[in-house]
Amino acid sequence: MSLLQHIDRPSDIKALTFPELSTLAREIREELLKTISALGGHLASSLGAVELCLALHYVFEAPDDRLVWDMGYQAFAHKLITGRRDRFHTLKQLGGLSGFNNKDEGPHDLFTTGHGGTVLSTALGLAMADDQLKGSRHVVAIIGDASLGEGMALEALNHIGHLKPNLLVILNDNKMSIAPPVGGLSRYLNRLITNPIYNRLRLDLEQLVKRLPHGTSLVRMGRKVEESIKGFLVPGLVFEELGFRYLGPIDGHNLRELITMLKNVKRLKGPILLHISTVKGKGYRFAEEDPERFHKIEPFDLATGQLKARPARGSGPGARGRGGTTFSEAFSDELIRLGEIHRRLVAITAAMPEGTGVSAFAARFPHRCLDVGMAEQHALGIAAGLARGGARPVVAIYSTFLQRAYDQIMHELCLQELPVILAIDRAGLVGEDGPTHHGLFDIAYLRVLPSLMLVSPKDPAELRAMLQWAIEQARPVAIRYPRGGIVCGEPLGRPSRVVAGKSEPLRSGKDLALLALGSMVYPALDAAERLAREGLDAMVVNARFVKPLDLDMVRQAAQVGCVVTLEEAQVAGGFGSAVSEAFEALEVSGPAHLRIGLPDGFVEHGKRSELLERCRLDPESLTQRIARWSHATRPSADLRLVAEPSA
Ligand SMILES: Cc1ncc(C[n+]2csc(CCOP(=O)(O)OP(=O)(O)O)c2C)c(N)n1
Repeated sequence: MSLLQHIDRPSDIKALTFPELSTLAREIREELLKTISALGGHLASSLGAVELCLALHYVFEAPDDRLVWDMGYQAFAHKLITGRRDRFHTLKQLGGLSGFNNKDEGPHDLFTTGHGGTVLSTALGLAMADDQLKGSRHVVAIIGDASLGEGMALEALNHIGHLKPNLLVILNDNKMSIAPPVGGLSRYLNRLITNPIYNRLRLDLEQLVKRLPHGTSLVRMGRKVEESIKGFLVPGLVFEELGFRYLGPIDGHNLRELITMLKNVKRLKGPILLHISTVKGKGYRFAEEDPERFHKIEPFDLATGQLKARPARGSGPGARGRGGTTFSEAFSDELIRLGEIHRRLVAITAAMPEGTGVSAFAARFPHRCLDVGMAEQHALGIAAGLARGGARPVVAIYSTFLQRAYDQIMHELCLQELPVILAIDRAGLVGEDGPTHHGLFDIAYLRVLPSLMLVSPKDPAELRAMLQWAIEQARPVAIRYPRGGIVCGEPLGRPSRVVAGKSEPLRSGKDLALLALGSMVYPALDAAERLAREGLDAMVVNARFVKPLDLDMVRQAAQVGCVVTLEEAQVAGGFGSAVSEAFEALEVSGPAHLRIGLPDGFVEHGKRSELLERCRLDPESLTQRIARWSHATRPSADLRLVAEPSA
């Protein structure tokens, strides 16, 4: 029987010897590889953080002590030794364990997280709360080198240095973001790792000098001299100047060194930054050789490291959808095509070149592609500057991460009326990454902003057409599209020309008007066919524009009398709300209106197709909902009632 099978709680590892801990680390890696090669998911970062997880739980008394992980996909070893081992095979599956930290999985995860750079602020809050309650908990925040560059993390660093709480920050430096890291901070961290000798030398020298008469003032003087040459040789000084005590770098795979260091650090007061160096993908050759590919991977063959199925660019497991092409692929190809025509087009990504499909553009036009790192706010800011300066920026970003840059959209783009294109990928239900990653709020938060135009394509071909249209506009344009491809039906072929504020009628009908947005167009067409079999004649419109809304379409729909709006987004404030507001503005009286979308609440994780069904956005559920509603709304009509299934 393996050691891992005996670990039900963190206290079970405390009696283990160093050789046993090493064996446990190996077994954990085997478990990670077995599970993730079968299911797909985040892998390389967790492989690199196994010893860190063990050492932390060995030294600290979680959950009394607070171990708080940024995001959490790198802490699967933490899941395995905190009572979740038996459910690990359900990772990211519907009803199973989350692929991130999750507050509902027990006391060891304090927050449900998935967005990077948040942990320093929340850990600071925990430390301050403990201080107020006169507690004695240790608070440890674990953050990756790329996430440290997030605006929120830098704001927290600044504040921690000011407040000087008892807080241990562990910088888990694997020298990688998803892709290679970006920027001066990562260069600086790299220098710290490659020049550790100087750091040791400095501390030894300080101890020696302090023993001399007037030694302390000599040390102070020495530090001043150091400051004047800090650009060269002073590791950790940036953190020290911010108010931290900087320690490290140490080898994050050497359990003995890690545990000894953590035991020592545990006794220290004030903010400490412990810099540890780890290898992303540690212990699995293919992941060490190509950590970017193994950051998050589809199911693969353990022996060869090759995927079991054909990969979809910019998509996760099983995301290709029907019709072969994904939205991300169409975006990627069209961006290059437009880049050939528009020499001022600049593509921007915030640390997601592969996921957003920008990497092919970067390979073709290296000087016209900017990876700004994990810095969504900055991505929008730089886009504004570029646009004002005459370039044509396209910011490729996931819906969920765009939330980070909301004020920049208002203040830097919309208020300035700048022609920036926001290519918003993963808008809608994203699947296995769950509530932190679903892109369900963008319509509500974007459509209230003046000067912005907001569109959504029904399929990848229409996304291309919308990009071609958007590049000609003199105002900000946001294009939202989902993960993967179309979810049902066959692609309709070449889309009609995109015209500002104009929808695309797809099917005529006299009983109902189905106004569908983006990913809901094909399910609406499918539902219309099914409704016809129920005796309901439904008109279907591909709305295309949330803003400016096609008012002719709204008027025409109102005349039908029964209007159903369909969107893969939160209903509150969404496309349906826009249509409803338009009825009021147009003073059209009395159309019955059913708004279909996501209700108020967070949606769990699971396959995209499963979630669409669970949220009753698949064609069959849509048909039932619409028929039932229509029957209730138009009691005189000769309709067969379709029973509503229990939700
Ligand atoms: C705010 C935000 N932006 C982007 C992402 C997408 N993302 C997930 S992991 C990651 C890289 C993180 O690198 P690092 O912090 O160094 O951690 P590592 O995986 O290397 O341990 C990125 C960009 C995110 N989760 N959150």
